[in-house]
Amino acid sequence: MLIDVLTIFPKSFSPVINESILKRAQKSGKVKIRINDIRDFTLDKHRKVDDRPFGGGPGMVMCAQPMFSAVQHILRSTKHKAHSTKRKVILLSPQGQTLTQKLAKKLSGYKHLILICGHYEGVDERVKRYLVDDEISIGDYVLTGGELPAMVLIDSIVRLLPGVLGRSESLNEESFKNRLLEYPQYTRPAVFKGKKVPQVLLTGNHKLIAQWRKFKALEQTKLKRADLLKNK
Ligand code: 9D3
Repeated sequence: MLIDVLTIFPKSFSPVINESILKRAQKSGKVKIRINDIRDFTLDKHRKVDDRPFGGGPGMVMCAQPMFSAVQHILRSTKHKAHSTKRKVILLSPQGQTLTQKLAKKLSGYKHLILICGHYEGVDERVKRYLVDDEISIGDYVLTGGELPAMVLIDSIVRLLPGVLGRSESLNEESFKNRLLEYPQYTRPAVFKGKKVPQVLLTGNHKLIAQWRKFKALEQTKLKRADLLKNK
């Protein structure tokens, strides 16, 4: 998979995409992540990416031209035919559909994703109408820009690509929907600051342990996320 990001804060991505699983996924060639600076596609000498809204009002609006030019440049520079077959241009936006595990799974089937990070009061509507296929939000709270949401989206997608997670990491990869919260886990020592690990886990009775875990998973879910039990 090829992921292109359009941002005015290119440096902010590097600590996230160059660590751990995302780094490993890029090294093994399962994904290529390219960070594109929107400012590089401005035409004026001040490299201005935003302007005042027509009709007045507070704040600034991100201009259409640099975003159109950047996407055009990316499409021209992407020689591999395979990428053009399953490609999507996504704007990270508070007005988008909320990211879910189901959506991450669907997007993991694409060959080329172009992620645009918005800022300020918003982006010129023509970007949304004529350049973007989909708008995605990561939840109902206000952030300062689309960069963190883009990183969240990338993380949720890349870990689903075949071979990215090791066997132990990928156990338990059923749909997040319809799932229970996890049962409580313990490791050594058996007594820490006088607090004991539940006795059942030390018995070696696998059937009893499985039963206890099932019960605890249900109990945790009922206590913390009763909404997940709706269709159960
Ligand atoms: C003035 C009204 N605001 C819309 C609710 C403007 C606005 C607020 C925050 C415009 C952009 C932003 C920056 N946030 C994002 O770009 C963003 C975001 C978010 O704030 N929360 C959850 N998901 C996302 S995805 C992109």
